[in-house]
Amino acid sequence: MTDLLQLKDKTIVIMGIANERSIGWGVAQSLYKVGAKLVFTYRQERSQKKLLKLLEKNEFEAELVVECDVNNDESISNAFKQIGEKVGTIHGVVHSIAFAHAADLKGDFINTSREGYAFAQDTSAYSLIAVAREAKPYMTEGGSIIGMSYLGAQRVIPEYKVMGIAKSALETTVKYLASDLGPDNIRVNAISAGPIRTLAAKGIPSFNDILNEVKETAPLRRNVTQEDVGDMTLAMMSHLSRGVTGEIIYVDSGYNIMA
Ligand code: 0WD
Repeated sequence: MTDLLQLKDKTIVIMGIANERSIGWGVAQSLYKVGAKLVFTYRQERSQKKLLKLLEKNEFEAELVVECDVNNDESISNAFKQIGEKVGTIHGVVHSIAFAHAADLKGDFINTSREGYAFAQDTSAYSLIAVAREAKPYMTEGGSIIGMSYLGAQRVIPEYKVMGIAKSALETTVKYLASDLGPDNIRVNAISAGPIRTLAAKGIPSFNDILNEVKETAPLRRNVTQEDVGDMTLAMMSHLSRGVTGEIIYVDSGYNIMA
């Protein structure tokens, strides 16, 4: 199986693990099992401490753990320089990052502030472009880049507001990047995950109602887990998905197909 995947000893950068509930942590577990070499980026010292503890507790040996604030070009550039120097070649990048001001997730959408809109776009969508640009010089053997999206990009999920716009931009960014990087055999896709209770989800009001609706109405009649998303990310990083780029892949128990 591992040979089919062709991920053993491949270097994958995982960005955006806040704690053990993070989707990125589900991804790390899936990739570690098949022998990928993992590099982690964190934004805050607080996340770094949690990440290092998590790695220690699970006896994960990381290739490198490096700071990267995706709101800052210099930080992204420094992070990938450090990664490149350490590992030489990067085979995959998992962008599991999004952020919006809490104020822009409350109240009426029409009151979204100009600054809050720009900040959500910058952190959650533009950052994928900046990350791809800095990773590309080290992706000399081709590879796979994955972003994490949500159904609020395509449909009005009333609680999602400015983040829905950012996810729409992220999904379109995936397509333009796929077109740009395809000739270098770098694939770019997004996974549209169902709702999962994480730190980021805490900012979404009535998240419990969203979880309940999926459980009651999605074809699989259950919510998805970090592991579900982790395993699909593994598939999208692997040789098995070599013909797929520019796609948005739903890992949501089929919820998105329902009227
Ligand atoms: O229901 C959910 N949880 C879903 C999440 C459903 C569908 C999609 N997603 C997406 C999110 O929108 C995001 O893109 O999955 C991705 C990961 O989300 P998560 O696992 O739910 O989020 P969380 O565990 O809170 O981690 C998000 C992390 C931040 O944690 P800290 O504690 O450091 O704020 O995003 C990172 C950060 O690690 N992050 C940043 N990293 C670098 N630079 C930045 C930044 N500027 N902002 C946030």
